[in-house]
Amino acid sequence: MDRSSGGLVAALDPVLRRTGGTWVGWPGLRLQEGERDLLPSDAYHIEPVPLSDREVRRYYHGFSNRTLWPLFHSFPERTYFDRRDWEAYDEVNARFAEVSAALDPGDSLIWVHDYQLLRAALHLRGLLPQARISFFNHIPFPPYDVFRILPWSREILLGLLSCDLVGFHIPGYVTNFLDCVDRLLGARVDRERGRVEQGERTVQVRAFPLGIDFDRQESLAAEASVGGLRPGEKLILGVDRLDYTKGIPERIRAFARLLERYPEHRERVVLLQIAVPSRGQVAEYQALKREIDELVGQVNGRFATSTWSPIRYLYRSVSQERLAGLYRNADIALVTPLRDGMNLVAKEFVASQIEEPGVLVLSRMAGAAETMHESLRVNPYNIDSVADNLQRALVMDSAERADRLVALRRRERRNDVQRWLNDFLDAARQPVSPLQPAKATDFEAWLGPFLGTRELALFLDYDGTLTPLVDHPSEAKLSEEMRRAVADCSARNDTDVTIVSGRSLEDVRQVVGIETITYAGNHGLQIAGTAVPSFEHADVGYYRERAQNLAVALGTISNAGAWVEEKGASLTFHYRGVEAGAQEEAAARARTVIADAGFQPRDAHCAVEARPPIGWDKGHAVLHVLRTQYGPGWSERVRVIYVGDDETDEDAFRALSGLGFTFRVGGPRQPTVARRLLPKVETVHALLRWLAARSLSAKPRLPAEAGAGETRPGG
Ligand code: ADQ
Repeated sequence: MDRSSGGLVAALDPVLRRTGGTWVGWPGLRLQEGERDLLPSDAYHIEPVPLSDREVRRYYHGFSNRTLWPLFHSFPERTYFDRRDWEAYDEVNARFAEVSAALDPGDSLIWVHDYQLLRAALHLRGLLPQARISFFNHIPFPPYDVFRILPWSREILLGLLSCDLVGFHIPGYVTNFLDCVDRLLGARVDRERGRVEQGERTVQVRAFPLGIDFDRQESLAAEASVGGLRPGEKLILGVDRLDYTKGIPERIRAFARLLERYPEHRERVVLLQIAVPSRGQVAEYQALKREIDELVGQVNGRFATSTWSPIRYLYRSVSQERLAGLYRNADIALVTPLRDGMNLVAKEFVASQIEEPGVLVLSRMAGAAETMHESLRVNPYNIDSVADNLQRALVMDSAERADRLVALRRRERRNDVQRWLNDFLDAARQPVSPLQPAKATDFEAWLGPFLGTRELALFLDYDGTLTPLVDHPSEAKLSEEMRRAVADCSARNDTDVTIVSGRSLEDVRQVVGIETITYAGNHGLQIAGTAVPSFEHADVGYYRERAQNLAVALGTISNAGAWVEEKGASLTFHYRGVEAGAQEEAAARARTVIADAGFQPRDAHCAVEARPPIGWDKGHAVLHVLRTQYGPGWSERVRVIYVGDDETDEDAFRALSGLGFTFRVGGPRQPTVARRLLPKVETVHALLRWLAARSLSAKPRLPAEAGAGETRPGG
């Protein structure tokens, strides 16, 4: 089988040959029955994941190569979005996860590679919650402003954050990724140490610049036969997959500009451009091929003489041996991608330069330019400047060429692929230490400017927000510290607190037990408190009776461990106590029974809520409290903060989007519309302590009451 000409295979094949292991991958060809043995599996095991024609079209040519590839290389105008491609992508990622999980003896390190598998870790995490999962991205990670264009941007981030370690080529991509996590997911990020708080887990994010197998490349070059150039002719070499990211047309134009500006090079210099066919099924690549064909024709037509053509263009793959010979022979490697994750051609050229030193002209837009300082670094879009740098390289004296090359070679020899592998695997095996818990400076950064000197309406969910989730609601006890923190917030004269819960009104009032605050029970169907008139939704009476019948019907679901919590007009079917294997079935049956009874089923943590279909939820309840408590101009008067942890809180997050600051407690299992994440109940406590103690508003309503601490006005 031909070796694939991608950088990923180039990087990993020699490594796996040394370490052994299993490579799970799509073989990139359609296997006939019994053909599995044809795969090269001498040094390591290959586990093929076959793809159907539809999957190749949607997952590979579609989402991978027409969506992620252009977007991650910051070409939004070339990016296509199709929901069916996305669905196929996620399905194939799930399949890779299943195949890998089935191979896992329990202690393996699972290392996922590249942009075709950004969601695999999420599915793996579901199958192997304790596994050590790492990821390395071989292409750039785009800046926030580009990445957020993707309709599934959050899902992609969630996929990567299911890993323990996420690696990129250069620090710039790490920064971009952390920006996106911070701004799109609201997860807490430690930029200095490259870590992301992911609920109870922490993800390490680091740069690992990929190197090549330097010694092997050098030996290949030493053994290569040389020839093909006329005496005195200088060779400028371009080697790429045929891809619009590689800047081949721009390069040809720059070369033509060189011949225009510096005619002394005519008949003395040749540009040999080798382009490996790539992704020929994608329309953009076909158009690019035509463009290059035409350009080569034009330039050759313009400058060629009877004995010389300036450009030799090979549209095919070239063996590694032959390539090494060309690298060795070349006077200049012209490596000018418009954007490139790393670029290994630049490194292979340097390793192959074992005779008369040549010059590397390298695009600043390649990851490789971050470290290959001694190259002549160029902006590939600036045709004049590339031509001038080519000129500089062509006339550079041999001492300077040697100085530059020696430094480049020394670095690449030291930072070779083996070192990259060791660094990565060392990091993958290290436990990741958690971030410092969120503290005053974090809360100040998020909320300080938002709160300003306004009054605050603080809404808090109860279960999972003020108390950790437990098997039975009756076991969810509010800690004394948490009760004190809530009470201290409400004791401030510029802060009103409302607890918004799925529990019944009486229940939540009793478990929280603070007299001076407002309670919204039953997802807001009933509201009572000192600051607002008591409220009960008009349809509650009607549904109360029907809920009792529903409770009886749900009681017949004969799963040991399931039970029904009756809450008046609504109820909750809890299945946390059901044996793990039977939970999904119990939940599915409950959803059906609830829907048949004319209620709305809604998933919660190991529970299905049955809510009356009256279009009233926590979001409506919060807006009702705000309007009745502060009047129609409430948004002028108060700032709103809402903290919740489950799906029913999403209604409130949605209602408050743009109107308030919302926090979801927990790691981002599912994308949330909340502004920020708080990893656990302890962080909610820290937030409440900060809110209780923050400096007071400029216009206090009342004299301070006890409990507000040292920040009371005049206190
Ligand atoms: P690629 O986009 O494929 O890789 P690159 O890093 O240049 O780009 O690697 C190409 C590999 O293919 C090299 O080993 C090269 O020798 C080989 N190759 C290129 N053109 C060839 C030709 N005409 N004939 C034969 N072989 C050829 C992706 C990212 C890069 C990143 C790598 C590794 O796009 O930015 O450097 O992965 O992470």
